Amino acid sequence: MTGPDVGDLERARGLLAEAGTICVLTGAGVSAESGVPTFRGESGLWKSHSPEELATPHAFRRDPRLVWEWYEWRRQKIRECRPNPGHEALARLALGPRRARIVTQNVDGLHEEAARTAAGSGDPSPALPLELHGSIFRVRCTSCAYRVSHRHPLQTETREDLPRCPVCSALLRPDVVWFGEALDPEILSEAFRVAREADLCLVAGTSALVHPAASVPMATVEAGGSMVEVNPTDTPLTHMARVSLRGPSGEILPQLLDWPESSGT
Ligand code: BJW
Ligand code: ZN
Repeated sequence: MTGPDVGDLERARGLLAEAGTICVLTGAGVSAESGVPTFRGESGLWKSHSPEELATPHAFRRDPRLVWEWYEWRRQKIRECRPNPGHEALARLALGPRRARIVTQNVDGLHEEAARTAAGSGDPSPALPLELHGSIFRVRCTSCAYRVSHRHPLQTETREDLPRCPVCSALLRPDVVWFGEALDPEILSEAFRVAREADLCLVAGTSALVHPAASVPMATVEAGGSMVEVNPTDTPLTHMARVSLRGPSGEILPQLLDWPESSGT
C-alpha cells in the first residue's frame, strides 16, 4: 500500500501545528484495522443485513430476538478487538498539551481503551470520546430508566432467553442510537460546541452519510475553521476539506500526529 501524498501530509501537519483547538470526528473506518467490520462498502456489516432491517426501533419491536442475535454477534467480535495505531495516536493527541477532543460515532469502546492505555496511571478523561451513537457494551430498558454497562455474553437463542430489566421486567435493548431516534441532547450539543470552537476538525474513517453526526465538521468550517479528512475514499465532506489524506487511518494518523509540531510537544 502506498502512503498518502507527501505534500498533502506536510500541508495537513502544518494546519495541525497552527490549530489551537482541535475537534476529531471518527467513524467505523478507524476501527477497521482492529478487525471491527464497517457498516457500508465492500466488507460492510450491512451487506447481509440492511440497517432498516436491524438498526431501527421498528425492527426491535417486530423481532427483538433477531436484532439481539445480530448485536450479540457484533459484541462477540468487538470483544476480541484491540485499539490500533490510529486510536493510539488520537489518544496521545487528546492527552497532550493541545486542546483536542474526540467525538465518535463508534459504539465499540476502542477510543476509551486506547485512552486508558495511553494515560497509564494518569487521568484518561481528556481522551475519553463523546459517544454520539451510544455503546454496544451498555444495555437499557425499553420501558423504564434502567441502564447498565454489560460486557458479558448474552443468550439470544429464543425470545425467552432475551435479557429483561431487573426493575420492571420489560425487555432490555442495546444502549445505541437507532435510525429515527434522537441522539442524547447533551452529548450532541457538546459535540457541536467542540466543533464550533475548534480551529480544525480532523475527520477520520466515516462515510459522512449519517446525520446529525456528519454535520459536526460543518460546524467547524462554518465558524471559520478548517477540515482535514483521512479516508481511503471520497465522502460528501471531501469537497470541504482543506486536505484529504487517502489511506487507512491506522497508518496515516500516526504519521500525521506523532510529529513534534502537530502533537504540540
Ligand atoms: C476507512 C478504513 C480505514 C474503511 N481507515 N477509513 C439529514 C439528512 C438526511 C437524513 C437525515 C438527516 N438528519 C437525520 C436524518 C435521518 C438519519 C440519517 O442520517 N439517515 C441517512 C442514512 C440518510 N439519522 C437518524 O435517524 C439519526 N437520528 C435523528 O436524526 O433523530 C432525529 C430525531 C430528533 C428528535 C426526536 C426523534 C428523532 C440517528 C442516526 C443513528 C445511526 N445509528 C447507527 C447504528 C448505531 C448502533 C450500531 O452500531 O448498531 O450508527 S447506523 C451506522 O451508521 C452507525 C454508525 O455510527 C453510522 C455512521 O457510519 P460510519 O461510521 O460513517 O461507517 P460507514 O461504514 O458508513 O463508513 C466507513 C468509512 O470508513 C467509509 O468511508 C470507508 O471508506 C472508511 N474506511 N476502512 C480509514 N482502514
Ligand atoms: Zn425497566
